[in-house]
Amino acid sequence: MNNQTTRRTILKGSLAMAGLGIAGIPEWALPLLAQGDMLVPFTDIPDNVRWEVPPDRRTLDVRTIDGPFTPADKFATTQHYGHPEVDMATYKLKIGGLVNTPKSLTIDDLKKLGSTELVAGFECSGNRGPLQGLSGNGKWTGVSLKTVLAAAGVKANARDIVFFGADHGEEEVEWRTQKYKVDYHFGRSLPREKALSAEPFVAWALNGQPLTKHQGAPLRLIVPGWYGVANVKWLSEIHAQEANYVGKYQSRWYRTVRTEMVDGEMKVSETEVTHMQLKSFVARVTKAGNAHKVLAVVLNDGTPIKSVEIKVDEGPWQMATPDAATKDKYGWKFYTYTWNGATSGDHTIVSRATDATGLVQPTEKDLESKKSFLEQNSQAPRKLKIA
Ligand SMILES: Nc1nc2c(c(=O)[nH]1)N[C@H]1C(S)=C(S)[C@@H](COP(=O)(O)O)O[C@H]1N2
Ligand SMILES: [Mo]
Repeated sequence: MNNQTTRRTILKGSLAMAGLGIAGIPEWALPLLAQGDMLVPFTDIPDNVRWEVPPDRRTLDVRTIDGPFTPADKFATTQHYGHPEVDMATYKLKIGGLVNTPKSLTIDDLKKLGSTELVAGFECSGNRGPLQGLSGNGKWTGVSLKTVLAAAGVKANARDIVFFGADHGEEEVEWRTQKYKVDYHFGRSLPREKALSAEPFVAWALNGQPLTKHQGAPLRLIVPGWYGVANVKWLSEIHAQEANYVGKYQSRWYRTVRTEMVDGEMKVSETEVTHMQLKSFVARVTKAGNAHKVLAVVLNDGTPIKSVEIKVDEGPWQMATPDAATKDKYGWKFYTYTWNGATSGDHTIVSRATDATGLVQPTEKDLESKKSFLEQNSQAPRKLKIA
């Protein structure tokens, strides 16, 4: 994006935001009335940031958010082995292992099982400040995973349900002193109870359009409230088994290491990356007349949000207002705050979310015992300059 386009896109975004309160009018239908709303520049964006890394990666510029649903061509995207070749004409989803009737289902077969919509946002577990751009929110069309699994009938002794993508690559698998080169498929699993619960979803469309290659065409898993890694793209096989699946991207890459002093002794804990930790971030600040408007975005595991507060420099925490257009349990939620009396110069602005259980988004210091970098949900101060 050159500066001109960036600014135009952003202005369009901030104008659309201004219209969210008008009853009955979808915000994307509002005309570009906005003269005057101006984006306040963040001064903490690294010079070398690459929003697009062709052919297959993209980071969302959160300043450009212009509605509750992230358009497919702006949706952040990433994966481990690039995009696989999937032949849409012969594509089938295989369901096997500990099932009563192994299945091989086309997209049309899946559509016959039902078709519903689900609003779910997610972020990559590696997402963090200052950009926070590995995040997005979608309206997905598909069928619940439990309906798909019921078509095959999961046997009583199946404890773990494994999901494989069509993507694969060469890996060196290490065991003690030995190393093997193997063709490795991307795989993730869900415990039986989670897989058969109401939420997990098998999606073939995003925002009303068939999934693109970036989003895993023709089919992906969506586990609402969980980090991105659970949402297996190019879903090609479901395997029910008794043993826990311990593949690379299940048990080795996506885990979090914490240390804790217990009675003067250092203890370590390692946990799998599963549901999203409570997070909010400041997406942008705009100048509207004499006031400044702050947009904050919240994402978590679906636990209701109690409040989002904003703090400017060393000032007090101030309540932000929830946006009526973003109320879905698993979707991201917008909060706005009007910042009056902003003085010219450099400022720091930060948001913090509190959920209905009283859990408060941690500070960076609170997360000191977290040694690995995934699940970075701390309050994330942004630096900006007012003209
Ligand atoms: N098949 C497959 N699915 C995958 C991955 C992958 O490498 N292969 N990466 C996961 C990770 S780490 C993330 S963050 C999300 C990204 O989904 P998106 O590209 O739609 O944003 O896909 C997940 N699903
Ligand atoms: Mo990820």
